[in-house]
Amino acid sequence: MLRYVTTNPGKVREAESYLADGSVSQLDFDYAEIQADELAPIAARGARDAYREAGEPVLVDDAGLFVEALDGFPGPYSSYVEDTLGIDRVWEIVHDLEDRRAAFRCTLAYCDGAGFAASPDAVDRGDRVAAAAAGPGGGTDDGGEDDEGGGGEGRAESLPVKLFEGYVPGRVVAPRGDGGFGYDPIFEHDGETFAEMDTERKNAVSHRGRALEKFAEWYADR
Ligand code: ITT
Ligand code: NA
Repeated sequence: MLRYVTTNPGKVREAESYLADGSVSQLDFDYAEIQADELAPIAARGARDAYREAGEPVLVDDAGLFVEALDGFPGPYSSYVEDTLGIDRVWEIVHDLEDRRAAFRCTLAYCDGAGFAASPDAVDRGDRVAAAAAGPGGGTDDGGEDDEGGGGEGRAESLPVKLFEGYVPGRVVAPRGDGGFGYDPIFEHDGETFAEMDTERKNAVSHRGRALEKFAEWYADR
């Protein structure tokens, strides 16, 4: 059984349509997110931690909204900003900008304790990610007994993680629609907000859909 590691059931609903019926279930595990300005090292570290916790194959999903004129803010801090400011105030901030372009990004990180054969389609940056997680940016994740912080040959470092990324461009607008979750009401793509789309339509264009598509293809014939 593949465990989709998230506290957010909305993500699991979207993932289900890419994977065989009954082959995935939510693991509601709130892994500690390291501080980093990219999603990949956060997801990779999360996948290693979740695999150690679950002992079965895990898929971690880290996503965020990146506003171009704000240099990518809130990006990897999207969850914190949703909880503190809320999406209405994000809209107020972006409303004052001339350029309201933004993108959603999603990084999926898969770990099952085994190594992976090279695949031309998937993003596989395990080494770089491990290095990044152990570098200066990784210093904030000070778990205590975790032997990952020293940089280099630690046991955790040798747990391979496979990464899959998805991206969708759009713009920030005044909130519209009741579907989806998170920032969906203020993110417009092709004239509709994600909250105005049903799951099938959102999946067809979304950051998560693109990443899941790559993952599902690799997972089916790994
Ligand atoms: P987990 O970390 O437990 O998976 P989360 O919702 O905090 O749950 P993220 O850290 O990946 O997940 O999400 C960052 C923020 O971006 C959070 O506020 C989400 O609601 C939001 N978000 C992620 N994917 C989204 C999507 O497809 N549509 C709208 N908002 C999204
Ligand atoms: Na998260």
